[in-house]
Amino acid sequence: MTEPRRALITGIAGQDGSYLAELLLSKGYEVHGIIRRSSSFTTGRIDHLYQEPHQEHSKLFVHFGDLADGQCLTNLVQEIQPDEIYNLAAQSHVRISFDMPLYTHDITGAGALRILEAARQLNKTKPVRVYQASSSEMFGDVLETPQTEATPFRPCSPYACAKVFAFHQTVNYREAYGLFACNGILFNHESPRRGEQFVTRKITRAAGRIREGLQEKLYLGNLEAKRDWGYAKEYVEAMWLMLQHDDPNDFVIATGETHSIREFLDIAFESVGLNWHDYVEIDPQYYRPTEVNLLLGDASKAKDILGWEPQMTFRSLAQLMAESDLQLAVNERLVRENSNTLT
Ligand code: NAP
Ligand code: F7E
Repeated sequence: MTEPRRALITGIAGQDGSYLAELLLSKGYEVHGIIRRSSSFTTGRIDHLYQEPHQEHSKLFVHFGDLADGQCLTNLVQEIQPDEIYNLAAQSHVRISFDMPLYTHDITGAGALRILEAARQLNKTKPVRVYQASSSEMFGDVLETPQTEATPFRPCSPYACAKVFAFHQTVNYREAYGLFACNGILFNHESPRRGEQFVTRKITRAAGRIREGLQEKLYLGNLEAKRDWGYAKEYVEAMWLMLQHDDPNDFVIATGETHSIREFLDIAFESVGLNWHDYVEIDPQYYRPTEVNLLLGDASKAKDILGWEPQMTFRSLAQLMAESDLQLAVNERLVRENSNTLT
């Protein structure tokens, strides 16, 4: 019997890491993930994977580690001997990167280089393929629309600058050392597992809680920005496809549509039977020193070479998230009511 393929995912407990782990387990991979130490549990998005093995021989293993600790990453890569490494870990919040520029540089930028270096060492004795989670934020103050793999970068935040650094290091490790390393330039992608500090999830979480009487107002920043929003579960398939192709390459992954925060608000609040104009207030603390006003991706290369295409529409995505968060809010209300009855 052949050994299962082995994957290592940094950031396995994040939105994308959890969907990617599910996908790889369903394909029979042995999946190893890195989580960092925290004073509370952070594995809520992957806990179900321990209980529901997708196939007889698939297995999930979680290791403590941190993108700040290069020695630990090298040790883990040597110990696990993965066939594929997906570097998804990052300080991934753009506005917070203005508060923590050096930390963001160290984790999101230099952290990727630490992974590449660990992979380069392994690649001397065993072939390994590396996926780097690059971002549409690298296009920043965009120099052309739509953005493709050929669009020059114009980063507008410490986060985007760190991702540009990681992008170029990935290309350089490919060219200098022959490492099979790919950049997925993913545009915004969302899901019911999206972190609650990102605008889509913040909106759907609030819509549900307001509907259930658990919250009164929603405070937001710039409502005019436009993003190309896709579905995270579909985007992790593109990551996997990149590492299955014969040649390493860089790919834009996007829907080819752009929508404003206002449009997302319309659908999310309408889905729970409310009008957002009655509840949303602007709080300048959510403005950014420099804003990315418009992102719109052209994923033709991924369609032509990988056969990847998005399926989920913008409206369906916003509705899916709003419905999921309404159910969460209903549960939260019921728990509160029960605890009031018991006390
Ligand atoms: P996410 O939900 O924020 O997940 C990031 C993960 O990285 C979390 O599990 C986090 O751990 C982990 N992490 C943070 N700092 C770490 C460190 N120092 N060492 C080890 N792990 C660390 O992000 P996502 O939305 O899944 O995105 C995945 C990747 O794609 C990120 O690199 C992001 O920058 C990039 N990206 C995302 C999008 C998007 O729209 N979602 C688009 C383009 C690119 P904790 O759980 O402990 O915080
Ligand atoms: O902001 C505006 C904000 O934080 C989207 C990350 O996954 O995608 C993500 O970065 C827009 C911005 O995502 C609030 O000013 C208004 O214009 O949801 P976001 P992002 O900055 O686009 C890229 C591709 C990544 O790579 C990143 O890792 O929404 N906005 N009011 C707000 N944003 C937030 N967070 N909170 C607000 O209250």
